[in-house]
Amino acid sequence: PSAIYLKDYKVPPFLIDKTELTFDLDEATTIVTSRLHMRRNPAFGKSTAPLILDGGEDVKLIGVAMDDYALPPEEYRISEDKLIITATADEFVLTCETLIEPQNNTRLEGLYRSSSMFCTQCEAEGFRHITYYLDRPDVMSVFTTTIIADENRYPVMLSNGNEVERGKTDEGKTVVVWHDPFPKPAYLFALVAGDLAVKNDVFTTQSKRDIKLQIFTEAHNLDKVDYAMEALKRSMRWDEETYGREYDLDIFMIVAVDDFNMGAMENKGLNIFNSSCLLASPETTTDDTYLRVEAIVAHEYFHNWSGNRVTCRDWFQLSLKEGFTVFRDQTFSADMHSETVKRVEDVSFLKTAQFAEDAGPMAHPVRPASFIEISNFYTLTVYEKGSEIVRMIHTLLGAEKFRAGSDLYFDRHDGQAVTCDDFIAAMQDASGFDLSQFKRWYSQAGTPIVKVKDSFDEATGTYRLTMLQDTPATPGQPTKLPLHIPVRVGLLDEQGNALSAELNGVAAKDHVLHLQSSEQEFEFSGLAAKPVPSLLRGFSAPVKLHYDYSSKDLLLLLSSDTDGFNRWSASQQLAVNELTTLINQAIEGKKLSFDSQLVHGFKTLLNDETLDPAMVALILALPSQAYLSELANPIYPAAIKQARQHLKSQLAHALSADFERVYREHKIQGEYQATAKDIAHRSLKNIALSYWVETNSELAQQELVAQFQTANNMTDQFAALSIAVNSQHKQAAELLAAFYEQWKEEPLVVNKWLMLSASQEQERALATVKGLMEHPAFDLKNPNKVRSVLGGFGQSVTGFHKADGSGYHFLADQIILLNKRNPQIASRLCTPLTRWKKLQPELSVKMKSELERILAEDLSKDVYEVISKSLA
Ligand code: HT7
Ligand code: ZN
Repeated sequence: PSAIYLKDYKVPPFLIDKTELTFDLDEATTIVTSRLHMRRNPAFGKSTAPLILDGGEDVKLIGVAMDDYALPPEEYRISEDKLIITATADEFVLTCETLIEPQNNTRLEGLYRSSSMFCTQCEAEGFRHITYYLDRPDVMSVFTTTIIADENRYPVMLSNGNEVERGKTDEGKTVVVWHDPFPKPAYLFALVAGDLAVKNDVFTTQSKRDIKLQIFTEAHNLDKVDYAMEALKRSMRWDEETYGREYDLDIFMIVAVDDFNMGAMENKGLNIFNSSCLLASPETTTDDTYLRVEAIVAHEYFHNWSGNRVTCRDWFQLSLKEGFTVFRDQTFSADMHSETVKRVEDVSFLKTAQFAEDAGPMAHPVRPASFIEISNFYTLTVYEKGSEIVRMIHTLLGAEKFRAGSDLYFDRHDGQAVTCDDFIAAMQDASGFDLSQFKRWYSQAGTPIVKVKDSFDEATGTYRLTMLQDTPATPGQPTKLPLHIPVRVGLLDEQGNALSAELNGVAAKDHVLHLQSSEQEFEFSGLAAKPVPSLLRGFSAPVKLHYDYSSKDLLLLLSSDTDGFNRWSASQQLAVNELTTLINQAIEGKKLSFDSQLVHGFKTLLNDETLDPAMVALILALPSQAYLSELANPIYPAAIKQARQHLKSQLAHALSADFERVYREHKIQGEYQATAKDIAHRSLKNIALSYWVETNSELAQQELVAQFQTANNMTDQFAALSIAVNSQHKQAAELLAAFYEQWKEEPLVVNKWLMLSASQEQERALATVKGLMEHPAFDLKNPNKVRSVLGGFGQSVTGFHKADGSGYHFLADQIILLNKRNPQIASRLCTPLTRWKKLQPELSVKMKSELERILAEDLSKDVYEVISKSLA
């Protein structure tokens, strides 16, 4: 397989003004007839270029006609899945009849079946698996879709836009016609047909238009869509108030499907969701999932403007819509709940997973320069780092100018397919702020390292910060240029009071420094003594910051910083420092011993009733195995696990009484509510329980079992179960079995059970995971189940990183099995294997040999790209 390059972009030689599609749906074969109203693109220049339409190996061409003249076989050819027609007029109607078999579509791209329904997934290049088309985002067309099906089996037939006609064929089949007046690329096309139940609602826009809202699911799930519906209405209101964006069609529909490769899809007027990201009820859904449902409903809705009305010119620009929309959904969630808690969660995820990606063989810029398979570039870099770029623009411009920039962007480019440069230009034009150096964030991969040194001049009361920036080499980018990095800074005195200091003639307690050179100095005046700096407040840039904080400084920041994010950050740094010592002891085979400073810090927190319990819970959570692995080089997985366990146990024993008290104090009486307040209490209560149980107190063990048995909500029940499993409670196996018995009819709960079962730390972890893949609850066709079992297994240090390499071998087997069946899922499963270079030597060679074994197979483009780049 070969790569395609951003530098080779050319406008399309043809345009499609109107697309008329007819789907004759049937269990065995589906016939798709397309009528494409095409013309040569004046922007391409005068040309006689042939018409080349994208298709797929699973699309059988029945016939093709131009202006109703059926083309004989010598006037067209099919080569490498493309339909090539050499001679065309300047303007014509092309008719294609194709046959597809959705029931055999295991890739879940294009039109496929999930349970008893038909559904589509066209982003990025799924439409070409439906019919021949110019399947690229800069070809925007007005779609009319006719669906013909047996109404008994498919009473609900949906597509984009508005339903404009309904009737019957001579054979008694039902015909429904949908028309979407907004031109769109094929990746936003959608079709759903099935026997579905619906929840209806109405949203009145700011201009007083009534929008019909509908959520469709299988009938037995209809009681789980209320939360998503409320989240949708909150999102619609928020986008009006925050960005001035109103919904445009008269109807907005969401459909839940069980088999879906990703979380959800923003098809115009007809969002399709993985049911795991839409359905929610107190008994079956944890707090985390409630928040996830809200965020994803918002994300897909926000795409209506950032993605649909203004779309991407080409797939290299993916972050134009994804980075911006993630920023929008993160801000929305922050506004709905707690800004600091949300920021901590997002940054923690970024620093764990995106930083690891940016340091690995698949590292790429937010706007990649090339790819083999675009599906591999729906990455944390494009989404999460892309969002950080937009957030930095917000920091640099301030809220008002940022809004002016987004208004200009939407006005200027409504109905167009544009680039990241267009986005920056709108921000720059509306604000007058020079973003020319800042733009490098889009093209330069890797996580910048910012080293900070300081000095204080007592004679003048001047405090000097010296900052050095450096971005490490990444594949294909050996050298890097300095970036424009906004570093938000505050200063504290010895007692933890916020200090006002003068920088460039401006006195303030909080400054945004513009770090633009590889080395730069910033001078603060008006200080009586050397302050403690609070650096990178709110994580103002996605960088790795190095400053030599003493434990005393970190404890001061933890207890006193006015920036909530940096209080958390200080606690993490303290824990990382202590864990690093313990990890090194474990690597050297020494007995672990360390007198933790965190005991004092945690004690203060556990006894301070003025604090937000959610923040306390976040601070109490030790840095994860995954985050510590990202920081380590080489990674010793078992040593990290041992160190974490040791520290947790030490803290638990030292603060046992505090944890018990906090556990009891934060129990909520009454009905479950997914509010920020209740979620906060539950999170603190459950983390306190996880520590208390570590002390092996008989009472704690009993409380845990009681919570499991009596909880009125899934958050508490599943927390108790997870704690039992992770602490190797003597009743863990019994509780796991009871949980399955209780929930075996609820597939989404069973997925949680599969994941927890697969992640167990036990000698026979591999046998367990193999057993789970044979379990009646498992289904290789369902991506959620595959992710649960194999994703869970990846978390089991004893299982996945077993010294004999059997864990890696097993994962490689599954990748090979899924490679052809579902390339997107197979490719995503490769991620843990891409870290082989950083692993401890004995494990590294074993992992590498599994990559080589996979590469010897006949691979899909998706898997080939990840494996070959990992070995390069
Ligand atoms: N824009 C959507 C991306 C997506 C996707 C991409 C590749 C393969 C399958 C997919 N399903 C959805 C989701 C989003 O970011 O909103
Ligand atoms: Zn998105």
